[in-house]
Amino acid sequence: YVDKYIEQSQALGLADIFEVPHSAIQIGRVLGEGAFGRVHEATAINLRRMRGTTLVAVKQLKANPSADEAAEFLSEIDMLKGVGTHHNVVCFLGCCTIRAPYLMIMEYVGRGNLLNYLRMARQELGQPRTRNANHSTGRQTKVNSAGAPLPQPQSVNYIELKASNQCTDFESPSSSSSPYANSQHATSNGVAHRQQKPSFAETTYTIVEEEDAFEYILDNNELHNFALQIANGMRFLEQQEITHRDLAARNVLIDNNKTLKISDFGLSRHGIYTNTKTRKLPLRWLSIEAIRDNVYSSKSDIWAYGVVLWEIGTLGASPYPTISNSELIPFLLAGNRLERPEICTPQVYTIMLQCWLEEPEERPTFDALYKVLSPKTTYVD
Ligand code: ACK
Repeated sequence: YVDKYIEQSQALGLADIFEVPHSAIQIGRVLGEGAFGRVHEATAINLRRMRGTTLVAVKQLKANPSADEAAEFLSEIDMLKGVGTHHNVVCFLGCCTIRAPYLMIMEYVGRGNLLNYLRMARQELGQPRTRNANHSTGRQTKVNSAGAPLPQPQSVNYIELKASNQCTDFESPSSSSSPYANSQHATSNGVAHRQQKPSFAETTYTIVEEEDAFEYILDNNELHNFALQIANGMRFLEQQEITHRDLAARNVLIDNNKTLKISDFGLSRHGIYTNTKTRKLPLRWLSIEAIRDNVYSSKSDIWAYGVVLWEIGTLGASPYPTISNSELIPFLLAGNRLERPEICTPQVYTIMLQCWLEEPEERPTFDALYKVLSPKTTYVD
């Protein structure tokens, strides 16, 4: 009945153009799980501007969500309705928000998240190549004995931060949470001037996926291109004064053509935003002013972008593995920053350090970073 109502209201121009009847969605396998619920592969019939059947990804809000979870889910949908389309931002295709289960319908991005991609490539580099089913799909989904996907260990990335600026979780992150024991060291802050076009990696690695010819090429071009594409997607958001607030390699998706797409807009807000609620936030990707003063802007996204560059450069390490949550702010205020990843050139590390400048206004814009990283553009200081 509700589905018919939506169809008729849309035909009369009365219902939200993004609203899709549940009957148009055929849910398939689970792709992954988050705090909000699950993401499924699905097919959708006759989406807005897409006649016929389309392969999509569907984020489903879990049953009995808390008021905050439901609000965050609906706020992500609202944000995406206004974002517009860009090839480096995951495309929002529709939603079911009139009755449960609430669904968010997005373009299907075939290779999963960038963090897994980097870690998988790194694992492959360190070990002799072995064949198994996961390699052929490029997606790594851990399953339990019943075949259901295990929740990803996301929780350690999101720490409850009170509006009074105190971390409620003072646990030291276990060093085993980082797959790379020597991946992080403190260094003191200092920004050198860029002399030449920044180049990401000094080493070239290539792994060929024999089953479906998907290549893991972790050479300078590929890593540099990842950095550029993320800057491009974020530049698009910056132009619209959207603050993402959760930029991290785990929230960037990669498709079969190695196109990266910014996703997960659950925490996104318009303009400069002051957080007034106690909520779980990605502490280790947050800027000083975001942790200390609860203030978020494109400049705090720039800080997170610096951490993403570091994640790319370390092929998926976890930031600050030896620093506890409560130690992080004193550590950063003392001028310490993540150390240059081994494979990164000093030029790219200079960009990271600029992203991590204490004064938000001194950090670059995404537009400027895109130009610095763009191979065809000469950047004038
Ligand atoms: O690495 P993944 O397979 O990529 O695991 C996570 C999981 O859902 C939980 O976020 C996957 N995912 C999220 N959005 C999409 C999408 N639009 N297309 C394909 N997979 C997605 C993500």
